Amino acid sequence: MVKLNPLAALGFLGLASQAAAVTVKIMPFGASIVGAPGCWRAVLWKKLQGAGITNTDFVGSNKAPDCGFPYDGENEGHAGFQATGIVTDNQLPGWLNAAKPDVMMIHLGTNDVIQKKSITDIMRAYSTLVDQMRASKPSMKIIVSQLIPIDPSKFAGAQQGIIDLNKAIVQWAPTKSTKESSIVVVDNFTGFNVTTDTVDGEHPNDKGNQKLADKFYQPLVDAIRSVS
Ligand SMILES: *[C@@H]1O[C@H](CO)[C@@H](O)[C@H](O)[C@H]1NC(C)=O
Ligand SMILES: CC(=O)N[C@H]1CO[C@H](CO)[C@@H](O)[C@@H]1O
Repeated sequence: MVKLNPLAALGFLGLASQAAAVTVKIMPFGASIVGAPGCWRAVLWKKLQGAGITNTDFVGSNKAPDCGFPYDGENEGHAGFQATGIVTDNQLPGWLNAAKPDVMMIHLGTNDVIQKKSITDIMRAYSTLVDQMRASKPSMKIIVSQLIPIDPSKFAGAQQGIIDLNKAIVQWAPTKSTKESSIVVVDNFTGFNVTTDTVDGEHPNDKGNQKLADKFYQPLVDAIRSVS
């Protein structure tokens, strides 16, 4: 939730049609690239507002980190968390139950790769997480991002692990996607430069945040429209 007067935000866009739109709950899900601070979400939110897409509620147990302007920033981006660990600790069902999202927006697995989990184990965790999302809402719309690159000089071997995982995500998604609960893959690797787009070889800077927001934007708009 963000403290904005919805009527003021609507402006002249057409009160009747906009007022009828369902509020779509979106859960950003992942680790520190999503949550700490994950200001690409703030840029993305602003972009939605600019397009008059205001029937959204970003949800999750994390409050909005400061990104320099007010925005709707609740999320489930937990620094250091792994897909495999979230499954082992059975954390997602509780988060889903508390927030009841309609759309999942995911960037998850960088820490699994850094901790040298196998691609097989990571993809098995992805499948379990998707099953849990569908148990919460059978028609869950799922947006999965390929992972942004990582500085090879910072984490030995991680760059190749990210590339392998990104390939596996592209192969896995169509096998798990259904008509009712689509899985859309966002390519956040191509065009992302660890030198110029991150603060530390891993987490996006302002330029990187803009790139992530731009890549997530259209798939998210499509998901919002398919729900509302
Ligand atoms: C990233 O940017 C740096 C600095 O501009 C450049 O030297 C490097 O080639 C770029 N890397 C890629 C993969 O484009
Ligand atoms: C390095 C990497 O994973 N690149 C992939 C980015 O996504 C596109 C399409 O989604 C793939 O074709 C690339 O291989």
